[in-house]
Formats: sequence, structure tokens, C-alpha cells
Amino acid sequence: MNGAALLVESLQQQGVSVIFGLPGDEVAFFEALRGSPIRFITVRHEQAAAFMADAYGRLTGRPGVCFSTLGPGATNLATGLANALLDRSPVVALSDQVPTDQMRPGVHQYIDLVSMFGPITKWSAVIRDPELIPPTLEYAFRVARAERPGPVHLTLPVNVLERECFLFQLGSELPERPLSRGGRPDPRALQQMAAWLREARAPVLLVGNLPLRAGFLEALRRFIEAYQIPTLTTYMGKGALPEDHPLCLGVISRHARGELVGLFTACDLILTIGYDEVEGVKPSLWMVGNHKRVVCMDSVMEGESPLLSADLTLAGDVAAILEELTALAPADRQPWLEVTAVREAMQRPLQRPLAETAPLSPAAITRTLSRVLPDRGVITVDVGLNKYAMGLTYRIRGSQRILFSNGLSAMGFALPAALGARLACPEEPIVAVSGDGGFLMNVQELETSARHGLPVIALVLRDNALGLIHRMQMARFGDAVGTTLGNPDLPTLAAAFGARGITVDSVDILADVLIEALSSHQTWVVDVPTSYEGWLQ
Ligand SMILES: Cc1ncc(C[n+]2csc(CCOP(=O)(O)OP(=O)(O)O)c2C)c(N)n1
Ligand SMILES: [Mg+2]
Repeated sequence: MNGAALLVESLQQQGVSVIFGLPGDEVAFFEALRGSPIRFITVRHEQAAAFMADAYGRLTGRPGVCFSTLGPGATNLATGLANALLDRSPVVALSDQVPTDQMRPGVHQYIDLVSMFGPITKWSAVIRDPELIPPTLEYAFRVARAERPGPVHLTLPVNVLERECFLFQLGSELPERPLSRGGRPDPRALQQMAAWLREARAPVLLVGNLPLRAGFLEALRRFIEAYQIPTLTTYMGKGALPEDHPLCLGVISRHARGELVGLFTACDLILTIGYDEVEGVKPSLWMVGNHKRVVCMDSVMEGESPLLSADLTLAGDVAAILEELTALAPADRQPWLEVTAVREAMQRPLQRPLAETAPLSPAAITRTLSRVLPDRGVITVDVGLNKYAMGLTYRIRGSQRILFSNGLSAMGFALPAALGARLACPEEPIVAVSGDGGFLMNVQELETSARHGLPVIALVLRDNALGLIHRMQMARFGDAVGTTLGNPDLPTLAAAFGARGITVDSVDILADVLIEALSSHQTWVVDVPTSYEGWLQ
């Protein structure tokens, strides 16, 4: 058996059923794939393959796998892998490489990929010997999944894929090797945390992505209810507590300002669960008013950002820590805050202006989405003002999942991520929300959607501008340069790709179109003329 066959067997052993990528010279790999049950999703740009693997990894908890050829194929993966690193998504990226004896500068299509991917992955390596493929792959999958999760890159020189090796056949399945969930904290530290939580008169909880990716939403909810703590989430934590929960205050963004000063002034204890500095929410936001204790819980000690200057950090198995703390909660705790009133006060400025006919206002769009989407499924969101609108005003319910690109904030994420979500959750409704800038950055993947039969609904908030950047320039200089976009007629573009396309000019039509699209099992491009005029200013 050659290296390529061994690679495919090893991938099967890791439970891989789908690979996103685009082939090149490495014919041996595709020959080996031909006889395997692994589905290869051929994309139109490798960046999209990495975004697909990222979303797939986040939703399944198992590394999403993407593949590129050497040289330009691999360099195209870069943005997607950087995104997976900063959003803590488990991804295994495989690339091809020139033969091992030609890996030097000056050789046609040779780039030092191990170095190139070093800073944008958790681990990047070359496999120089086919016998090393199974153990290296096994290790790569473990590294990708371990807290904090992220991408791993392995490059396989073409001669390593072609070389025959004399290895025993791999068994069909690997024994389950559960990841260690992290140690238990010192019992005295746990008692200290419980005492401070009991003493706090005005605690506020800030939740990041950890509970969603580690899957302890029930333990989190029970803890929040036991201590009656008003809860904010970050973008990446959105949905960790349903947003119709009586203790949910909504999302805190890195642009939060005045609306939270009152809350943080009164607060005497900030608890963070999975706070991740990469989201850009600065602790200076809450360092106002009353002296307050800052206490943190995270899977790893690195979670204790220097910015936080925490009084106490518990690192390890946060689900177990929460269960223990819940058991130590006082019986008759009452919330210290009128959460509903505060949430409504935070929402009021975000809901204005409300334009229900074209061009629609952001809140009118997100309100309609909240109303008509079922309380399950996946929403992927791009970058720009459309992301603010979805993060801050869309109200997530039930088991809906919402995926942002937030650590890197890479435009072009939403559509490919939606296709990854379609494969991870075949029975769920999948909606991608983008601006017109981000949508056209990976629009070619509509063809992937059509060819592979992966229906998604793409909602494009079209303001004919790089809206966020336009807003920033206007705010500073009263004028803008380089932020105006022209757009093709989106329904015509959709039709050319074999998708359904429509321009909606009122919230009622938007609602009707979404309802039809949700039941149609086809890919839709819903063009929503949007105006951010007067919003968030
Ligand atoms: C790949 C990439 N290029 C540039 C940026 C900088 N950037 C952030 S938001 C934005 C504008 C996005 O425009 P659009 O997709 O239309 O969204 P809108 O703000 O209009 O909702 C830009 C250019 C980025 N985040 N990612
Ligand atoms: Mg735009």
C-alpha cells in the first residue's frame, strides 16, 4: 500500500466522512479516495474549503478536514486557517508538497509551507515517511480538538504519497480516546469562589465561546439560575444561554460603550466563563464604578488574560466546576437587577430607525428573521455592519446555533461556512447572512452548493458599500474614500449559478420568501436592500 492509501485509511480511522478541497498534482491521493466512503467536496477556492472545515468542526466537535495542493492551493488556505485559529475551531488541513529532495527555495511551486502555516495554526509539520502517516494524523486530530481547539496543518510531499510502504493493515476503527477534560481545581480555590459568589450583591456573568464548544449549556444554565446572575455573552458565546431566558442581558461587543456603564458601575463581582481576549472585549469596559472582584473560569490557564487581572481563576473542567458551585448556592437567591428592563433599554437604540420597506433597516431585518426562522438550525454571519446587526439585535432561540468570524473577522466567511454547516447538520435549516462586500468575496461557492446538492439560504444585506468602513471614515472625517460598491443584479447572478434569487422590498415579502425558501430544499439568494443610515450613531 502506498502513502496515499495509508493516508485515506488513517482519515477513515479518525472518523472523517467529508473533506473540503481542490485537487492538484497529487493524483495518488485521489486514486486512494476513489475507493473510500469519504466524500470529497470540491470547492472553487481553497479559502472556502478552510471556512467550510471550520464551521463543520465547530458544529460537530470533530476536526473539519480541508485539503489543498502545493503552492498556490496551500497559500489560498491561509485566511481560513487563521480564522480557525482565532475562533478556536478544530480543523485539520492537509496540503501537498514537492518531493522531499526538492524542498528548497527556487523550485517550481515550492513554498516553505511548514513555516508559512506556523503562526496561523496550533501545529504545522511535514510528513517525510509514509510509515509516519497514521501516528502523525492521530496526534494532529488530538491537538486540533484539545482546548483551546484550533487548526493543525500537515503537508505531504508527493513522493511520500506515492511511496509503497510495508505496514500492517490498519484496523477499521480506533479505540475511543476521550480527551482529558482538564484537572480539578484546588478545593480551597473552589470554596473561595463559592464564598465570593454568595457574598456578591451585584454579580454579572460574561460568557464566551467555551460552553458552546465544550457542550455544557445545561450545567451553565443551572449555575446561572442557582445564583440568579444577570448574564452577558460575547458574539462567540451568543446562544450559550437562550436570549429569551429571564437572566440573559444579550451580547456585549467590543464596541460597547455607554449603554453598559450603569450596569458595570453598580456591579460588585465580574465572573467570566471562557473569556477570550481575541474577541476584543476590553476589561476596561467594566472597570468603572464600584470596586469589584474579577473571577474567571476557563479550560486552560492561558484564559487568564493579563488584561483581566483576575482575583481568582479556576482552570480545568469548567462543567464539573459549575456543578460543584451550583450545589453550594444559597437556596433563595433573587436577581439584583431588573434584567428585562435593562435588556430593553440596551435594545431600544438598536431598534431605531425601523424601516420596514426598502431600503430596510437592520433591526427590521433581524426582527423578521427572529420571527420566521424555526427555533433550531444554524445561522452563519459575515463581517461588517451586518454582523453588528445579527450579533446585537437578532434574538436567538431554542437550539439555534449562530457562527461568527470574530477573532480574525474575515469577510467571505458566511457562505462557505453555511455549506460546512449543511454537511454537519444535514436536516437543519441553514441561513448565511452577509453584507454585499463579504458575499461577493466567496460567491463562487454557490456553484459548489449547486453541484453537491447543498441547499442554503444566503441573505445579502445590500447597502452598496463596505458599510462598516464607510461608517468609520464618515465618523472621523465626514467623507469617505474607497468604500462604495457596485453590485451585479443578485437574482440574475443566483439564477446563473442555478440558485433561486429574489430582491425583497418589505419585511412582509422577506418573511414570505424565507418561509418558502425554508421548505424548498434549494439554494436561495435573498437580496435585501439595506440602509444603516441613522443606526448605531
Ligand atoms: C477579508 C477582509 N478584508 C477586509 C476587511 C475589513 N473590513 C471589515 S468590515 C468591512 C466592510 C464589509 O462590507 P460588507 O461586507 O458589505 O458589510 P457591511 O459593513 O456593509 O454590512 C471591511 C472591508 C475584513 N474584515 N476582512
Ligand atoms: Mg455592504
